[in-house]
Amino acid sequence: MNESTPPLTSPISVDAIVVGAGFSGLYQLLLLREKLGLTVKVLDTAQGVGGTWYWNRYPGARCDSESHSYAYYFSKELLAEWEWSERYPQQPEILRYLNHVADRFDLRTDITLGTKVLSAHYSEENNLWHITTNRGQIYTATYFITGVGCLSSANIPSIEGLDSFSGQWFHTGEWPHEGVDFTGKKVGVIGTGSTGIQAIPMLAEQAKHLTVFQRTANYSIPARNKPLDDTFRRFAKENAQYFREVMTTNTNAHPFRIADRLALDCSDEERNQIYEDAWLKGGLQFRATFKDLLQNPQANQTAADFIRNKIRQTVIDPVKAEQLSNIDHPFAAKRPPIDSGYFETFNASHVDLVNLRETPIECITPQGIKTSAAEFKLDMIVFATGFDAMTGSLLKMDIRGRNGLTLENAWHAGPLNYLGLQVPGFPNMFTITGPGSPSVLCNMPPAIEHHVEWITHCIAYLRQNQYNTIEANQQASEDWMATVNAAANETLLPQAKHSWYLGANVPGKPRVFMPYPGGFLRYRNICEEIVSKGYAGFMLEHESLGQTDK
Ligand code: NA7
Repeated sequence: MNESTPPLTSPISVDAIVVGAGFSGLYQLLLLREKLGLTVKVLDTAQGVGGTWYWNRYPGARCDSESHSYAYYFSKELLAEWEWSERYPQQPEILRYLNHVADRFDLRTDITLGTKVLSAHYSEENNLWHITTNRGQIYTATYFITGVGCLSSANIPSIEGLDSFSGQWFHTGEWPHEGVDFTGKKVGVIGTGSTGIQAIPMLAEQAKHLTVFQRTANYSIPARNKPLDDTFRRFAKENAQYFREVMTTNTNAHPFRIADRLALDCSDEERNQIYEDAWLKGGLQFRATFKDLLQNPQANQTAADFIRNKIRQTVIDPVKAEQLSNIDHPFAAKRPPIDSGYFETFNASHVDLVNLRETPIECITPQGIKTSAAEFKLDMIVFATGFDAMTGSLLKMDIRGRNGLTLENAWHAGPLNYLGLQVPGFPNMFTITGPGSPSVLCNMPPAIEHHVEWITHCIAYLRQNQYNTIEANQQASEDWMATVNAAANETLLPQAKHSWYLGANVPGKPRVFMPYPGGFLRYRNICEEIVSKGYAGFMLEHESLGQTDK
């Protein structure tokens, strides 16, 4: 059946359609069904639940959040019964966890897999969303909720000649389920973001020869992954409420607080010792050593210099060391990776580094990759080139709101939204961790839980008060975009010109800072205040009374 196959059956009517069966979709289904008694259908293209973790199966795929925090916290029983095995959860373990959640809460009956949403059109006539799928099914629903993930639309750069490549190529976000055997192969990898930095050491273990094509050098902190012992597991469970409190009341929804001190208030020795300790401890907590690292360029410079020195001390070949440490953006202005032996990998004699800033890729040939300096013969190419982040998966669906307004048109200058939850012109559509919310700047599960619970309360409120629609107000949305932008400008984040936070990794994408960088706590407070003011900035429509503009 192709994508334009006509409908085979009469429309199925439900209260809510949720797109995506990952962390967001599973919890949204549970709450709408169990708390509000709605009929819900979750649709997902994948053949299994798991969202991001269904697709990202590349070697080394692992979450950078620590296991005990990369989980749902809404159920004490679930928290008590699930055992994580390592400090950072590996992709197969997260997938097992999400499958366990689907089974434990009996969610599968309301999930239809292998089903891609092609379009979702709002009809003013009957105040319903009409959703079509690639399987020819039509659904109608009052609420259309997207839980499509922020990083799920693969960005495969259009490099001339890719079609002519005689070897195999893969994108890390669409990895073959049967795995890939790199043994004895000449492998090229393009991309040194979080994904490339995780995959490169693993690829180097197998490949006969590995060539890393680096466009932008990147900071990375050692993850110091390790198996979790029973003592820690027990501690995490016994203190679950404490961790929940920390995660929901800090900037980034991680289970640790940012130190309340300024980098330049310390002597050089003290500061270096703090960085050394954080380096040894490993992980994203390095970013939390001082509270001004993302605000003050001089403070940031101290962290950046420390990491650059570490890279130079680790990488033996001075040319490679220089290329890996010549980083053009402030530390953590791009998503800061954590690694297991990334820089050490470049000490292996079968691992080469190509600096694409000096010698850019010209084309892909049948034999490999040709840069302005040489042709590299390869059997396999791995694209660790990231995603059309935050908006890509939404724009891939043909979403139309009032008067046939397409999401593409609504977002021609950037993803106009209110709180990252709604888009003006699209009544009763909700975007879980959409652009404009803290999302990717946070540990995702708490951000998802917050959105799902907010949406559930909102729908409960609408139903209790006989409101037929809720829709973001245009002016409130424009003001929210200005708030997001102003919050970004208080930080060094916009200084990373090639960042996917800005949409800069996808040619033609509007350059707009997409996630809300004002912090998770501040964001939660704003959302709460808006609710306490009767959903200020949203328009709520009563069938009989007409529209109420808040
Ligand atoms: P990222 O962070 O977007 O990294 C992609 C990498 O691919 C980055 O090094 C890019 O270089 C590089 N890239 C992209 N396009 C090209 C082309 N055309 N030529 C050469 N190099 C290219 O994606 P990840 O998958 O690593 O991480 C995404 C998130 O997923 C991560 O933050 C986690 O939250 C999970 P650039 O920096 O643009 O010069």
